[in-house]
Amino acid sequence: MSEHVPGHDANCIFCKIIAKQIPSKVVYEDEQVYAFHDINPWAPVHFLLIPKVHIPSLAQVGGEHAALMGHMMALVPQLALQEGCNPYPDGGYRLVTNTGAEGGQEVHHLHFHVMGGPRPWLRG
Ligand code: D5M
Repeated sequence: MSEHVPGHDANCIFCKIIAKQIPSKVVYEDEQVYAFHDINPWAPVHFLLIPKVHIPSLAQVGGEHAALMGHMMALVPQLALQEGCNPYPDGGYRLVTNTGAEGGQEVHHLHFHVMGGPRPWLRG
């Protein structure tokens, strides 16, 4: 059963995940955001946190998104621990947002990669 979501882009794979048209392993969901396991993990813990509204990348984020961005940043430490990242400072995690072609972005729906767990796994 798919759900209609305001700001949905019918051609966007992450909008389809939010709408449950494509399956995903959910980490967290509320009215504004969705988080799910990355299909191609780089780390023992690797999930993506996305807004439900279709924002193509960080390049389109402006002041009107300040509350949403604050909500997402406040969720990162909570969800990282929930998903098994070890506590700061000996544990921790990496937060990555690829933006545009030169930033290595492949899916054009804003997403924050949260990666952690016992090393070695870190790239770069
Ligand atoms: O990374 C896009 C990320 O999205 C990449 O790490 C794979 C992930 N991805 C792509 N399709 C799926 C589905 N269907 N489920 C879960 N994860 C997915 P980027 O930052 O754009 O390079």
